Amino acid sequence: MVILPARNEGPRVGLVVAEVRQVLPGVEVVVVENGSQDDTAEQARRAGATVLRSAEGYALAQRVGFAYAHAKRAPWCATLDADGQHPPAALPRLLAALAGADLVVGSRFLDSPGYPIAPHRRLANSAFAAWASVLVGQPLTDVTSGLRAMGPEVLAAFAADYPSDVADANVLVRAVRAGWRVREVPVAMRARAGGRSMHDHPRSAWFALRMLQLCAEERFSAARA
Ligand SMILES: Nc1nc2c(ncn2[C@@H]2O[C@H](COP(=O)(O)OP(=O)(O)OP(=O)(O)O)[C@@H](O)[C@H]2O)c(=O)[nH]1
Ligand SMILES: [Mg+2]
Repeated sequence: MVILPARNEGPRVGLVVAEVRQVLPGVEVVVVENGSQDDTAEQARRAGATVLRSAEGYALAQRVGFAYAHAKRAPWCATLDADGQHPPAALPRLLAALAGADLVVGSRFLDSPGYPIAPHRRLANSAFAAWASVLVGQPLTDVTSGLRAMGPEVLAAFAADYPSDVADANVLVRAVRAGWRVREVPVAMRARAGGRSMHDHPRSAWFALRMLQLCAEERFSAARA
């Protein structure tokens, strides 16, 4: 199952859903929408997606998607952005990598340094990746990528317990800590195809600090059952 969190992606989401359905025929595509002031839900539905609603926030949208996928006994689950940033054509490579991993991350920075990104965001991403790598003792290059694929064990765990405010690098730290094999595969990505980034907001500074804190908490907290 493929899950796309979406808010105000009306002009883009239909194309992304259609591309995913073309690349993975027969796979259910789920758009988890909330708070849009445009026709995101309608466009997603028209392109053939199942549309679910969530409370506000990227992490909560993912959580709703994981619960749905797990309830439907999906054998795997992938997430990607609805803004056109993540090429659906990369999904088969991520799914193939699940043969040797429990959680696969599409990385913008592994062998593909050409990703267009503002210098301050590149710096922030490098800092998050360095921090998470040190904490888990494994090199990670793109810990904020929303392009991920997971097998049934990780899906079950995320459906049962997933962060509610910030879910990025901290999720990868949790995964490595839980003993899951986390692997990155290089994916050439585009900048979002229009609209507004969720990081285009004063809350981003809080988000960054909170993520660093949550990474440490995931690393040093008592192990989860
Ligand atoms: N359902 C839901 N989706 C959201 C929310 N906030 C963001 N999204 C979606 O989550 C995905 C990731 O958000 P983006 O703003 O693209 O974040 P990003 O990819 O880290 O930032 P950019 O690189 O600037 O695109 C997009 O598909 C958004 O539409 C939300 O509150 N609810
Ligand atoms: Mg995006």
